[in-house]
Amino acid sequence: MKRISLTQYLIEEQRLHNKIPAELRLLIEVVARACKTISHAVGKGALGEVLGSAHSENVQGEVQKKLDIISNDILLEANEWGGHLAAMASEEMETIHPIPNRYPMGEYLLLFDPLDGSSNIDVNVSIGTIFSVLKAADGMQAPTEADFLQPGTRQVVAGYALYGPQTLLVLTTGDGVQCFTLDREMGAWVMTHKNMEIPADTQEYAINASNARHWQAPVKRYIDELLAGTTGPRSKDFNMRWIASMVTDVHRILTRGGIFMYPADAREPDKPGKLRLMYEANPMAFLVEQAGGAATDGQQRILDIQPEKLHQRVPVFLGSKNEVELVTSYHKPK
Ligand code: P6P
Repeated sequence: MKRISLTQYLIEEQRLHNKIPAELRLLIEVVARACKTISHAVGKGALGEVLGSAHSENVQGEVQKKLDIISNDILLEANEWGGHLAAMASEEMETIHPIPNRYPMGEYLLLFDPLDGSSNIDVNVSIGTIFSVLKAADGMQAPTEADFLQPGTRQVVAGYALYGPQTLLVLTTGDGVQCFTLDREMGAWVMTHKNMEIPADTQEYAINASNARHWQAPVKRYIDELLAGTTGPRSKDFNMRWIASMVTDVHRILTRGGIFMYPADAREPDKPGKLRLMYEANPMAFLVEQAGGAATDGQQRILDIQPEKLHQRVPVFLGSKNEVELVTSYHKPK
């Protein structure tokens, strides 16, 4: 089967749907190239002196790994000169990163978690980069944080790179979800899966079960029913997976179905869960919906949430549509 490259896919999408202006195509290709560089750095591991802690904390108060900072710098340096962006925002940076005055300013806003799942870096478990693209408001002069606070429905592109046994790039521009595998010999992203689809039903769930005693009642009820298996109300057995790397858990769900949950819990009642809306939940929700799945915060569609802060957190239930709808229904008062 003749496989096509990322560039050919983007050019054909532009020709067919006139939805990917040249600047947006450039943005996607630059991010994809930066992910190749990150993959190379991640792959060196201990040989590259890139493992371990950077002995600094990010805006979330989490200890940063050296590769978190390296990946963030790679994305900043790759994207700031191209003239396609007005500003960037990252999990690793407290404030937004406007394009330096020495470069032309574009009309897009790029948000990213440069290396998600970084607790897995030092133990060689798959990790990834998550990215989301919004359009800046027409006529915007100096970008501010407020320009980023758009609901997820306004995303024009979302995707992730997965640094695992294969290096993958999974992308949506609003016309389905496409998967590209890095041909390491050629250095090219080659399409290996077109129009990924999530089955509406599943027998596999992903949650950090060590938090069970902290869960709220609707989550407890839903998980207890899964655990009851064929003898319970679901009349079927379920399997559990938790890789503690959102990109890897979500990729499994895009590939074979499943439901991923990171609910709010009683450990920190003022924190609505662990995952961030703007550069984790929103891009993943866009991808999952484009693949026929669903994504809610337990109450509403994640993509409909009006953000209030750049680094705000949100509970996440995403994946196989029928399961997400069921667990969400348990959160609704009767
Ligand atoms: P826990 C990784 O740190 C991350 O942000 C996601 O990639 C992952 O799904 C989650 O946190 C894992 O959290 O509490 O199980 O370590």
